[in-house]
Amino acid sequence: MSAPTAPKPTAAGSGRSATERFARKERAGATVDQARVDTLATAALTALHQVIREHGVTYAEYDALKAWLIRVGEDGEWPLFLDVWVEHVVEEVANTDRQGTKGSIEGPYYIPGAPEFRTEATLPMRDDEKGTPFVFQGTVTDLDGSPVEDATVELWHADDDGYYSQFAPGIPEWNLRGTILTGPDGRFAFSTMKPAPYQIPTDGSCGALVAAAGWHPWRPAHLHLKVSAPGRAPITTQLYFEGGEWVENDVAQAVKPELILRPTPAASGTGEEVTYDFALDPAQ
Ligand code: MBD
Ligand code: FE
Repeated sequence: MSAPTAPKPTAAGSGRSATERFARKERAGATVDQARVDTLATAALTALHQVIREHGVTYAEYDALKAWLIRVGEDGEWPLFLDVWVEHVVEEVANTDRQGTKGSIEGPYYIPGAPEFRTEATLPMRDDEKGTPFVFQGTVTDLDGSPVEDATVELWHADDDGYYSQFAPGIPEWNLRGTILTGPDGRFAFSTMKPAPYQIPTDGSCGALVAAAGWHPWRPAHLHLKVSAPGRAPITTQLYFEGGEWVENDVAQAVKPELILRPTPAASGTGEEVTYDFALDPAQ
């Protein structure tokens, strides 16, 4: 009998689950007005035609592209590809007029409906969860600094190996995912474990692109957040760690200077802590 082997996260275990998740969302069936489809599809194709002319793309290159595009669909990595290489510009355009906390991309690994807490939470985690204990706390306010009670702060992040629950095998369902409703003073405090940098799966089509182009496959360690409250514009963002590996060259180009945390040793004597306040714009 062969010894049991720990399940290894693979493209099939991350990319494919992201595709299945996305297909179940309502917005996956969203429709776009015919005039906009005409405008945007024409502009996108014209940009591609220009690349082909400018760089003298050959039939061998055209066929390599065709084969690769087919593979992206087969191994379920369209959400991963789009969120890594395209979403940051959509976010930039969506949030140009925002005054409060800066946004960043959602990425492929958000799941609604995580366990809910009031004011304070220890995120669901394994008894032997690896990593540096980390307290992430702060206040949700309006643009004028007044605290917002009953704001929803959703936090999800990778574990100390860089893997997300529900997208890599062998991790409990809601591991390192949780939601806090703020108290009357707008405060929230999460106890968790610091995440590790995230590496794009090397065994799928996105990894194949990275290798073929000689790029690197890394995102810096990051926290994902969604903060919302009645009457305010919800924000989706990410926070990073000062001096962390890949902060200066995130493959997904989703780092902004305003989103970098500077944790300090925890008052409790174990691990680290940091305070970060969110300011919400009024609803549009
Ligand atoms: C991630 O964890 C992520 O946040 C993004 C944007 C893309 C791929 C993996
Ligand atoms: Fe992420």
